[in-house]
Amino acid sequence: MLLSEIKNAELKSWLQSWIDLCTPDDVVICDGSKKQNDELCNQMVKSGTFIKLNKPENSFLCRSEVSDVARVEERTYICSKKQEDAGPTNHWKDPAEMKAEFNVLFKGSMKGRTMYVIPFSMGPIESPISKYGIEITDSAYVVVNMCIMTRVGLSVISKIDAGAAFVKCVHSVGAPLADGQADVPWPCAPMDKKYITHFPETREIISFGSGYGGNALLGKKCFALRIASVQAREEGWMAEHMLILKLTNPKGIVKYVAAAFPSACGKTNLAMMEPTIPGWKVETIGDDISWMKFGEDGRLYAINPEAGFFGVAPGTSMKSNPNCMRTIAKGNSIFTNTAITMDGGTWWEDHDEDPEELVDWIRRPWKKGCTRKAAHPNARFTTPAAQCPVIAPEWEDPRGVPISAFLFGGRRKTVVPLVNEALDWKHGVFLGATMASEMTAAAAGGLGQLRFDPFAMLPFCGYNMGDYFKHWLEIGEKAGSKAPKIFYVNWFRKNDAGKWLWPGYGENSRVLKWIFERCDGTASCKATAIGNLPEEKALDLDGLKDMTHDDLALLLGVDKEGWKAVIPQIEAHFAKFGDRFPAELHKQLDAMKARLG
Ligand code: TSX
Ligand code: MN
Repeated sequence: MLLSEIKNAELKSWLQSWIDLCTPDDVVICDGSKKQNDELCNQMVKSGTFIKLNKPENSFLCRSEVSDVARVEERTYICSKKQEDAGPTNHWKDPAEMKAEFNVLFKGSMKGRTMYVIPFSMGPIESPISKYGIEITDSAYVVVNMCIMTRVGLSVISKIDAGAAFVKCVHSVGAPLADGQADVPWPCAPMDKKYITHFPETREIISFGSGYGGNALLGKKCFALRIASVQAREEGWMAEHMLILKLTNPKGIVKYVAAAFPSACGKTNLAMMEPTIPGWKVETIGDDISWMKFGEDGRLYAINPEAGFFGVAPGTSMKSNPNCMRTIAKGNSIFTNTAITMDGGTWWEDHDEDPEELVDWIRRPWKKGCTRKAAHPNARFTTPAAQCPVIAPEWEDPRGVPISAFLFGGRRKTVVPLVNEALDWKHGVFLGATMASEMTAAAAGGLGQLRFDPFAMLPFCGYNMGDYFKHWLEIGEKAGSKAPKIFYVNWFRKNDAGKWLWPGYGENSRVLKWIFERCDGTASCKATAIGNLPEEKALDLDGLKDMTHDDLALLLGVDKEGWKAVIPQIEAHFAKFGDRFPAELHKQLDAMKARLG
C-alpha cells in the first residue's frame, strides 16, 4: 500500500508531519503479511540484528545493547495539561514543552533508516471493545514484534478511513545514520535522551531512544494500559493489568477469572497452568492485559487486547509453565537477550535443558557452572497466543468473556493468607489498593518493608491514581449485584524455618476451585477481621502430600498482630496519593482496624 492511497485526512497529515520532521530514507506501510515479515527477518539476519535459530522453527534471537534491556520508568512521562491529572505517582511534563523538545530530538532522527507505518488493532478487529492504533517506527525489530503482539493489517487503515478513531504512536530508536555510516545490531540513544511519553488528552504516544519491549512496542503498556486507562475512565470501562483465565469444573460449568499481580508473581504461569485436581480445566484468554466493558446483561465482559505473549524467559520451564514452553516450541517466536546453545537453540536460567557450553546474551562464551547469568534476567520471548495449546477457543470472541471474579495478590512470605474473599466490592477495592510484595534485602527500604503496587497499575495508570481508585469504586456502584467477586491470593507464604507453605503452580487449582465455588454459592467460608477465609474442610486438599495441620493453620489463619503491624505502612502508602484519594478507602482501613480490635 502507498501513502497516497490513505484517505483519512487526519492520518495523512499526521504521517506527513512526522515524515517531514524525521526525514527517513524510505517509508513502508506494514500489512501484517507473512511475506513482509519474512523479508524483515531476513534483512535483520543479514544486518546482524537477528540470528536465525536452528530450533524452534522460524525463530530468531536478538541481543540488545547492554544499556537498553528494560522499561525505563524514570524516563516515562504523562504529558497532561495539568500536572495534578498525572498525579503524584507519575512523572509529568508540560505537553507543549515536551513537543518542543521532540521537534529537536526527532529532527532527522530517521535519516539513513526506513520509517515503518504499522496499522494495528488492540483486540479482535470487529470487537466493540477493541481500539486501533498506528505506530510509526524506524525499527524493523519493533515491526516484527508488533506483528506477533497485536493484529497488524491494512483492514485497520480501512476502519480509520471509514472514520474510526486511532491512537497516534511514534517511535524512533534515536540513532540516525550519516551518509556511509555503518549501522549497529541494536541502535538506541543514551539514557538522558530516552523518553517514553503519553499525551492522554490527544491520545498520542511518543517514544524516543529505546528499542526495548514496553518502551518501543507501543500497543502494549503505553496504549493498552496508560492511554486506555484514561479512555476507560472517561468512557466507563476498565483497562487493567490482568491475566484472564477460563476455569471449567468437572460438570462442564465455565467461569472466567481476571487476576492482577505485581511483577515476579508468575502471572503468565497462572494464566496457562495445568490443574492438579481431577476434572478441572484451565484455559487461557490472556496473560497480561484485560479490557472490560459492561454487556447488555450488566455483567463485565473482558477481552485480551493482545495477540501474543511477551514474557520473561528466565524461570520459564516445563516445571513452572509447560504450556508456555509448548507455545514457544511451535516456533514463530523472537527471543531477546537469551543465551544461544552451540547447536543454535536458545537457553535461559531454569531452562529444562542443561547445556555444557553456550554463548551468553552479551556474546561471551559461557560454561556450565559459570557464576554469571547466561541470559539477561529480563530476557524475553515474543510468541503468538494462538499457538498456546490451552488457549480458549473463545479467546478472540469479539463480545469478550463475562468475568466472575477478580484476583489480586502479592509476594508475601508473612501475614497474608493463601486466599481471602473481600467482604464486598468496596472492601475488594481496598484490597486492590493495598496490593504489595515484600522487598528483598537488596531493595531500597530493606527486609520486611512492603513495596505497594496497587492493582499492579502503579507504573501503568495514565492518570491520577486517586481518580483511578474512585473509578474502581464507581464501577462497583454501576455493576451492583452483577459485580465480580474480589479475592486476594498469596502463593508465597513461608514458615519461620523459611519453607514454602504452599506448593503453588498447578496446586493453585485448589484455590481456584474454592473461588469458583464461592462464586457459585456452593463453598463455605468463615468471616474474619480481614475477609472471608476458607475453612480447612472447604479447601480441596485431596492428594496433597506433606501438608500438615500447622502449615494449614498458618496458610488459612488471621495473624492479627502481623496485620496490625502493617497498618502504619498502609497509612503511609495512602498518604502518598494526595487530595484526590477517596475517603472510602480510609473508611475501609478504619473498619479493618476496628475488626482487628
Ligand atoms: O509462578 C509461580 N506460581 C504461580 C503458578 C501458577 N511461581 C514462580 C514465581 C516467580 C515468577 C511460584 N513460586 C509459585 C506459584 O504459585 N509458588 C512459588 C513458591 C514455591 C517455589 C517452589 C516450591 C514451592 C513453592 N516447591 C519446590 O520447588 C519443590
Ligand atoms: Mn505486565
